[in-house]
Amino acid sequence: MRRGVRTRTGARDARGLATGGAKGLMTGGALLVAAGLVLTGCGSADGSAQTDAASKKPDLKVSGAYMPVPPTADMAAGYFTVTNSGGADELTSVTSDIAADVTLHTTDGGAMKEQKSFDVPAGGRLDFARGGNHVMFDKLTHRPKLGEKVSVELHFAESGTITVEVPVKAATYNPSSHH
Ligand SMILES: [Cu+2]
Repeated sequence: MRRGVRTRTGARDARGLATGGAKGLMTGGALLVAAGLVLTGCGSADGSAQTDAASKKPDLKVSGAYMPVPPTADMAAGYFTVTNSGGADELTSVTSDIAADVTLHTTDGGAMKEQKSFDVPAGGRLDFARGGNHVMFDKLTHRPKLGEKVSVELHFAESGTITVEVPVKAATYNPSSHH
C-alpha cells in the first residue's frame, strides 16, 4: 500500500491594498472685497478765509505827513497819507493845538470844497496831497516855523484818535513819491 502524501499548498490571498490618497484640492476662492474709500470731498479749505473786509477792524498807518511853512500866520495846510490794511474806516475830523479851526477839504478843478469826512477804504488808502485833499488849519496860534513839529490829532470813526507829529517843511516842499 502506498500512501500518497499530498501536499497542499495553501493559496495565499494577496491583498494588495491600494491606498488611494484622496487629494482634496481646496481652491480657496479669494473674494476681494473692495472696500470703497469714502472721500469726504471736502478739501478742508476754509470757505470763509476771505472774510468780509467790511467786518474786519481797520488797521491804519499814517505816513508822509508834512505842513509847508505858510505864507502868513493866518492859515496853514497839512498833508499825509493814511494806509489801511484792515476794514473800512472814516476820518471824521482833525484837531491841533496850533489852530482853533481845522477843516477837511477836497480840491476839485482848482476850487477847494470842505468835506465833513473822508472814507478810508478797506485795504486801501486816503491821500492828502498838494493839489488834492488837504487839511486846513485856521486861526493859528502862531506861524509854524521850518523844522517845527506840529502835533495833529486825526480822529477816525473806528480807530479812534491817531496823533501825528507833523514836521513843518519848506513852503515849496512836495514829496516826489506819490505812492
Ligand atoms: Cu482848503
